[in-house]
Amino acid sequence: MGDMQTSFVMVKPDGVQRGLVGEIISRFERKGLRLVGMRQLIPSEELAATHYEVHKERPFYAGLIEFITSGPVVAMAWRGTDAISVCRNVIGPTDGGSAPGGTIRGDFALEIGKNLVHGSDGEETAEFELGLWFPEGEVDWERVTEEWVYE
Ligand code: IDP
Ligand code: MG
Repeated sequence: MGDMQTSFVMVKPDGVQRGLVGEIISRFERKGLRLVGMRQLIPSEELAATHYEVHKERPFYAGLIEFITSGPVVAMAWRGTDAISVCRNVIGPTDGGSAPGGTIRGDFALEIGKNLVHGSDGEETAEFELGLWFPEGEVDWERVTEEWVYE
């Protein structure tokens, strides 16, 4: 069994506009992860720039910031064993057009930019992103069905 981790996941503005928030939340919930943080907001330029700092030299950066600040997003924290890689697997590869079916991007996205959802790519990134989007911390809670999820 791997480590207990928390991942930062965000439904991007295209997911909110397309009415896929419930569907996307369901994917993580059904997988067995535990929702320990959630808020809806329209990200400021500053927040978006800090979040996507690693991409600031990339050609798609300006468009990405414009997209992420264009409307409400739903920021979430999902907790579970190996939550970071599990969330990335639930989300699928970056390009929705070639992402496999069964993943969120594979089932609902066609593009590389408008790909519906973000997920942390490693432990350090997750810590940084959770601190950025949930400055007051997450809301941990004890789940009574835990023994039906984990061995
Ligand atoms: P990831 O979200 O799968 O981790 P990254 O390479 O970290 O993908 O890129 C961050 C986000 O930037 C992507 O999810 C996507 O929205 C956007 N993006 C990445 N590559 C491109 C591109 O080539 N064109 C337009 N947008 C892109
Ligand atoms: Mg990434």
